[in-house]
Amino acid sequence: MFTGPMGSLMTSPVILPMRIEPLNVAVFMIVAAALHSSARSAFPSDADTSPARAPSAVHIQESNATAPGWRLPPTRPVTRVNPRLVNYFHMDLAEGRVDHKERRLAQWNVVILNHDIVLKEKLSLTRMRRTNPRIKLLAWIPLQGPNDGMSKGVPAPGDADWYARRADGTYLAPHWGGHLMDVCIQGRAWLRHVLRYVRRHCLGPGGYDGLMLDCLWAAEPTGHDANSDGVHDARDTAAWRESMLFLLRQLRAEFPDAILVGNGGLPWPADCPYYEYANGCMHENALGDQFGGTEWLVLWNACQTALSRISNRPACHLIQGDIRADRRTQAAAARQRALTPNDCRRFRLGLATALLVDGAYFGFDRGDCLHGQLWWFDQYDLDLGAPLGACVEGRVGPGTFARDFERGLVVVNPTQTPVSIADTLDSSRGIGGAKGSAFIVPPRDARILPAGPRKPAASPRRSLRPGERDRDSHSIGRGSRQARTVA
Ligand SMILES: [Ca+2]
Repeated sequence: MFTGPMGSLMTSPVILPMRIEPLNVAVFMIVAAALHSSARSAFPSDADTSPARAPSAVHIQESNATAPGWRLPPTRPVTRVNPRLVNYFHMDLAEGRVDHKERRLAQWNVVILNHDIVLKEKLSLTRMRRTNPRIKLLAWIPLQGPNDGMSKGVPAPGDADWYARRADGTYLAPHWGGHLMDVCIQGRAWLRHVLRYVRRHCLGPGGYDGLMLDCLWAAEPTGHDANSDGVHDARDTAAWRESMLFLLRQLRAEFPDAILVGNGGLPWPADCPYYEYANGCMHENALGDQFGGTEWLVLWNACQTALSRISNRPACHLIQGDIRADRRTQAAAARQRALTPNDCRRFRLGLATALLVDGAYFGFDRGDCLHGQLWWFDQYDLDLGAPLGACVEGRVGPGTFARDFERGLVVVNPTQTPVSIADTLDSSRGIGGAKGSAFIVPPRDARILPAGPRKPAASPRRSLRPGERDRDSHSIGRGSRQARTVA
């Protein structure tokens, strides 16, 4: 993806390495319970209909030189609804040119597609829907650097162009090359051009379910004289936002049921007016270090804020994790062949956090300007079924968040202290067939514990008594118990 100067907007937390015993996985998540109840899934048809299945035998793969940590996705028909996954797929990279591409892409719940690639490779949206009838397909609309299909009709640089300038008249250039676009100039000519493209190629009959409007920043790029008055001040921010609101209002009026998602790099701030017309936004580089912060709380607060701001339509929040962390450059991310333990931790934390709330979707790839992978992970095969309620804070330890699903438990531990969870799930079978012990969620990490089919009434059995939590946590901290992961 493209993300522009708004890099200041945000960033996210990181996933730590966990101990992985053969065959089992636990993902911990921290969640804020309050949000979920109010946020509807953007895709209500995704709801909770998958058939019950036996617990999956899964392991979390630690990466090393011989085990990249990802593999190609399956091609089978999709019935899974949780975890809910998003694939930001707009780059045409060699690793993305695979067989059965439509069926593989269809494994994600939400797929963001570059229409140039769809045309070039003759990808069929219909075939994707055949593999995954509930899939939501969004066209990638780059507002700050047209793809091939959108570039036709854009004036060349000159006195009558649509490119963004500073107050001194010089052009603004993004880190991906070319020019930034001026969304105000000539009666919003560029945005009207975008609207024509969308009507003609994206949102007609048989087309996409909606749009992912890339670089829909909450404010103008640094230094941009958006209102062309020769100075750069707060009036430029107002002009920028009003133009973006023009685009959103127009789209919402013409396509009232379309899914409209924007990417500002970081999620839009709570006071951003775009929420009034959109279904939600993306948090790119979540838990990474490219756009702002690595702390889980940044991710969590942004997720809650974004979902709480959507009303009168289905809400969604796209948590897009990637390997831009630990000061890794884009060039290094492009050639990375295996996930590091910290990548794995950040992956687990992001995935589990998305499971804490209705409406959140998770994806993981190479990151900014490199989005175009079909990375599939063992955890994606966990078929957790429907949530049995909202996430609960503190149930498995102070500061932690847990959420029950029909076929598993999600635990997020954003604290600095390991937490231990007694293996009391489905006592008739144990988790992964093992009984009588506990597993540990390390600090700033998460686990997903698959389990057999369960009913809501079973969930209280999983809770530890407060005293037990504290004792377990402390004993774990002293290393007196071995972490055990379960499948
Ligand atoms: Ca100005």
